[in-house]
Amino acid sequence: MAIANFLTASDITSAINACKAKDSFNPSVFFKTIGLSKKTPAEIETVFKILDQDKSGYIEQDELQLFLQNFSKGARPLTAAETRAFLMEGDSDGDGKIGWDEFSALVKSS
Ligand SMILES: [Ca+2]
Repeated sequence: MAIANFLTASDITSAINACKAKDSFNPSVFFKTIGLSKKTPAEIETVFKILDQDKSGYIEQDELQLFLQNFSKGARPLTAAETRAFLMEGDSDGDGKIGWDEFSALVKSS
């Protein structure tokens, strides 16, 4: 399943455009703008599984870096600073990756 199937194309465009400039990405703003915060747990879980490209059960740093490209193919990779900030915001148990519980909490608090 593609992310575009259950998010609105105009919301995706707005969210991607809002963080076009380097170091302007903010996870909370992004999840809110793209409409993910309002989705059901099942839908949020589907997005998590897409973001977890290697199906490890976690979103690791390399997957975070390419986060935006899951929503729009031509989107830029996150900068090292953005990737680090994203990880720090989501990784509440400090294991260096974002698990399902952490991702869900991050999305819902957006
Ligand atoms: Ca992974």
